[in-house]
Amino acid sequence: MAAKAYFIPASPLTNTTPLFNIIFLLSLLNSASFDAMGLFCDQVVGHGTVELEQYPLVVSTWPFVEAVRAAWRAVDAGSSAVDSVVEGCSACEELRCDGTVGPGGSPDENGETTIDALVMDGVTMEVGAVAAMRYVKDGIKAARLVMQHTEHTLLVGEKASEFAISMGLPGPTNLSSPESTKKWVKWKYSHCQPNFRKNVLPANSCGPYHPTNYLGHPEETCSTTGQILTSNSGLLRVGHHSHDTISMAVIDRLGHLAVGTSTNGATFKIPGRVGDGPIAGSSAYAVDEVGACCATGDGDIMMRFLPCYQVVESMRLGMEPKHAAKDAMARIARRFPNFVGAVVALNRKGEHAGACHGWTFKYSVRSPTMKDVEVFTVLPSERLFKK
Ligand code: SD4
Repeated sequence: MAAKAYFIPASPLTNTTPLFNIIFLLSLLNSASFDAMGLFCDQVVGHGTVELEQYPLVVSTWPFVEAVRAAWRAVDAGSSAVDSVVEGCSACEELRCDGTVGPGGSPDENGETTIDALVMDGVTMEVGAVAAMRYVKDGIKAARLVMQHTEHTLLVGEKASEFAISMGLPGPTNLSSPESTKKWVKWKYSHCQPNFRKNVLPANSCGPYHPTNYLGHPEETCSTTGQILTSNSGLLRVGHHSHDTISMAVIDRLGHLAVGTSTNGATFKIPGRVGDGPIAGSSAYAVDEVGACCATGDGDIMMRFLPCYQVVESMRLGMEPKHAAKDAMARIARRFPNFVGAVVALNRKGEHAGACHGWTFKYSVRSPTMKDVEVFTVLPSERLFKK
């Protein structure tokens, strides 16, 4: 694990007038008000052990209880937030949580399972991610390898697999399972419906597809002149009962934050599709001095809004987690009233809250005051209650 760089606010005392220096020194007494002006950072944790009652803490999307327990065991034993997130998400990959994380889940149009994953260190703001990764089952570990052994942020497709294998992960492995193959065969028999195509022909059967104005097939194009064929993917996007993503946040014993995400992405996606999972600020985001966020849902819509970046930045400006979470959902819902998604907001004090749109959402928490993982339910009306 690479040494962590602690962020120390830069002093503006050099090259400034005496008056400015006085203002700066006064500001140290009241740095919060200057935060709002963007001049100074929040207090930075990390120069010593912070043993607050709410640390360590693990939060995860959905009732992925075993994954949270795995992360908890690691962080409670003193592992860093990054390592604990990797432990937790790895457990979900091994367990193939909900059949949509790790190998053997959500086939694409070709029947292949691929993996999107991300890890982010809230101390250093380093991110490692893999997208549409083939043949390697350890998504979150591959993401950590990108973070720790490259200057890059995101590797994709077969090249991501080559990198992961070259750095020691097992592979190449066939990521399909009897379940994913069966699901895909059934979909093929249903004429590849529903799918994520729009404004293409043929509209109601399997491909090859071409745009409705494709000149190579004038008969078909003429027969649909003026007709806008829209997507039938609404039926498919995110199943109300399939929870396709683990997104996890951990605060470790030193009060440091990290987040991670792992998913197969959308079932029957077009090969090459990358969802919100490996996009920092969309499926997850962490900033040590503020807090963290985890997201799940319709990644094709959500990644346009970077809801987790929004949540963390809203908390930086003083919003409570519950308001920040709700606001991030509302911003998307205003433009896409039918979208399905959810976020969990977590501030650095360990306060957490969820918000969702279009479905009932659950998230899991383990804190020192809990005997075991507790699952919280969030209704689309934003009412929050324990199971
Ligand atoms: C994706 N966000 O790839 C994922 C799917 C998901 O709950 O989270 N579903 O779009």
